[in-house]
Amino acid sequence: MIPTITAFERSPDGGKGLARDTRVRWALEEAGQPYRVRPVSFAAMKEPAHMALHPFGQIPTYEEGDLVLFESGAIIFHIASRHAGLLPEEPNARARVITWMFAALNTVEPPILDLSTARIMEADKPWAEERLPLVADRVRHRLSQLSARLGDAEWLDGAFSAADLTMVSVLLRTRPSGILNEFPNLAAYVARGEARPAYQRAFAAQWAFNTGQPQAG
Ligand code: GTB
Repeated sequence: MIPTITAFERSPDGGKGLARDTRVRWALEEAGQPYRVRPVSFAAMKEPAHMALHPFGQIPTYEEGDLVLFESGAIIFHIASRHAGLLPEEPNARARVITWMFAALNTVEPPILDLSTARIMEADKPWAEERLPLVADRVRHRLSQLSARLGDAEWLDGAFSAADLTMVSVLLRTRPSGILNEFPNLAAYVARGEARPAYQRAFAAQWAFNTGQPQAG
């Protein structure tokens, strides 16, 4: 059965791939699973039909027959559980990959989201100038810990897995701030993720979806 995911009708990032449908597209591409995308406007996200799929009125959602999922991490985990290649078979390795997925979403992503909020939504607040460096330093602190753990390794735990797909997706959001490049091993890690053919296909698909144009070059 071909699953259907939802995505912004027009992503506010204009196709930079930072909205969370991109990570789900990436997982589906890694899995070799064809999928359909249903565009949702900001208004439609808050209407009953979409709220029935997503209790918080957001994207992405995932529909596959009777199954309806929301939360990008849960969707990636579902895809990884049903297709080879994103989750190791060996139970301890599998548990470590799941741990890294939680770490990406619960420990690394929150300060990054705070920084995006501070830079974009709160930029006009009188206290923004004072707060921004504090929030940026929290991101630096977290990335310095991640950088130390990754060291020279190619991926977080052995072969590329759903852990890396999730972590790279989370780290991509630090690029506009310039902070990612302060950590050369993390910048190289993200570049390795982006170089994967499945990521390239996912990015190109969301680009075409958001711009109506094929990707240049
Ligand atoms: N925890 C949920 C998950 O992981 O799925 C969070 C889902 C979420 O935040 N969805 C956002 C959304 O639907 C889109 S991805 N927002 C609309 C709303 O809440 O009304 C967040 C996002 C939005 C825009 C950019 N951008 O333009 O760069 C990047 C990321």
